[in-house]
This record gives sequence, structure tokens and C-alpha cells, in this order.
Amino acid sequence: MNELYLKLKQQIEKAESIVVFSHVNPDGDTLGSNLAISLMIEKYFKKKAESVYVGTLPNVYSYLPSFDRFKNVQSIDLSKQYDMAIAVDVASKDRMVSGTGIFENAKCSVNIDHHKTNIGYGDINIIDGDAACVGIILYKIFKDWELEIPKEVARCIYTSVLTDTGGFKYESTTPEVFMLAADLVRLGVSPTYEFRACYETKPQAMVQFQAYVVSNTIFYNEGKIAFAKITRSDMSKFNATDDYTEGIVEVLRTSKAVEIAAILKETKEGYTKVSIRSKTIDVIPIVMDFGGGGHTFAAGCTIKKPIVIAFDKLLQRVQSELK
Ligand SMILES: [Mn+2]
Repeated sequence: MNELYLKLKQQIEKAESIVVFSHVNPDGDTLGSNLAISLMIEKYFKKKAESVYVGTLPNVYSYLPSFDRFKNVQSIDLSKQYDMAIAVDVASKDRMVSGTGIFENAKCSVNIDHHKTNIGYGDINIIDGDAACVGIILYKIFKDWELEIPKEVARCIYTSVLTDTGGFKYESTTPEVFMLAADLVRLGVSPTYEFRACYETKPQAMVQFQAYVVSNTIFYNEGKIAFAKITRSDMSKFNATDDYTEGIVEVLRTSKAVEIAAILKETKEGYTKVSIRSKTIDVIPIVMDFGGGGHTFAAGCTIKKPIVIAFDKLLQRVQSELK
């Protein structure tokens, strides 16, 4: 048995109160992983695990089994000391926002992640920068513990893989990913059902909002750079919720000439959230300059500047990378 996995198992056995955190603006990996480990803890260790999210819970993932377990961080007692706090897919502690204190306070803090920029902020750190998603790390842990994975958990892990590999197409899609997917299908997961539930249930307004943002994209450097801006007034015009912006940056990257694509979103006055994607260029150094992190071809940051200024600063930085 893997030593770290064993240590985690022993700590779970000892713990009476357990909380599992997803990162702010949760995606399919952090939510699928959260449910997967929470459900496994309840099934095999016979103890309660609280599944907690921070920010807004995207409705698109409501097809996930036991999705209604998710509690907003604001509904839990922030002064409580948990025996164990587990962060899944949380690149840095501050991505738990108001949950960070609970995480730090827990008797045992566990950090399970696949972001290369993760510094190992937990008492137990299970980090694999080469893993396609956290779901695949959890799968390995459960296998190592020799636990049978029930269909509900297999479905959660499948969503982790599906979303973090962009539907089995990013660089991270290794033979191991397909082996995992094959096993999950064997456990009862329907790829057709999960794909439709995940990608083909957008509200009409979302489709129109995304088309609007894409059509207003500005291209630079012979089309190698694509930058799209989303202001708060754009959001309110379409009654858009946060999840409406998901996937747009990947659409920009579909342009043949594009090397680097970015979406800049005005979150609140003076704050601009950036999602950046590239085909061959490592974008981590770019977002690191703005205090962000992520993966080689998919990263993000928040620039504490009004969107117009953030746009120019980021554009300059991206252009310098192309030279
Ligand atoms: Mn992830």
C-alpha cells in the first residue's frame, strides 16, 4: 500500500468530523472529486463528511449523484474545529476563501491536487502534477485501499475526467486516462448520458451570451492572440450567472491561428478575472506575474485592476511571450 494513501486512510479512521472543500468558482473536477471522496468516506468508513463549496455552485453539475449534499461555506460554523479538512483540486489555500480558516484549523488538513503550482499547504499532501484531474488521483487511492467503487462514485470521477480533459482531448489525456474511463464505464457509467448532462443542457440565454462574447473578441498579432472582455453590464444584459462564461475561452482557441486565448471578466469594481488558454506556449509564467496559477496550457489569475487596464497589461504581457 502506498504510504501516503495509508496515512490518509488511518487519519480518516481516526477522525470524527470531516469537511471536504472545493475551490471557489467550482468546476467539474473539484465538485466531482468532492462528492467522490465524501461518498466513499460515508460508505466505507461509516462517518459523515460535509461537502462544502465556496462562491456559486454551477447548476450545470446538478446531474451529479448526491449533488444536493453541497453546502455553502456560509452555512457552516466557521469557529468549529474539524478533525479533518480535505481540499480537492485547490491549487492554493486562498482558493477556499472563507473556508481557508477552517482548513488551517483542522486537526489534520489534507491537500489532494494536480496543479503543478501547488506548494503542499496541508498536513498530508497528495499532489500529482501529471494527473489529468483529481478524480484520477482519488481513483488510485480507492484502488489502493482495495475498495469497490460504486456506480455513483464512478459517475463523479467520470465527470472529473470528462471536464478536466475537455472531453478527452487535452494534453493530459494519457493512455491511463482511457484505462480509467474504460473501468468507469465498466462500473456502469454511460458516456452518452454524462456528456449530454454536462455539455448539452445549456439555457438558451447562455448559448446566446457565449455567441455574443465570441463575436466581440479582438484578435492581435496576426490572429495569434484572442482576447475577449466580459463586463458586468454584459452579464446583466443576458441575466448571466457565473457559469455562463465557462467554455468560451476554449472556443476562442479553436481559431487555427490562435496561440493564446484569454477571457477577461469584470467580477466586481476594480477586479478582473482572467482565464487563459494556449496551444503550445506555457502560460503559467504569465499568470504567475499576476499572482495566479494553473496548468501549462490552461491557467488563470485575478488582476486587481479595472477591466480596461487589466486588458492592456495582460495583452502586453502575452505579446511579450510571443516574441
Ligand atoms: Mn482540476
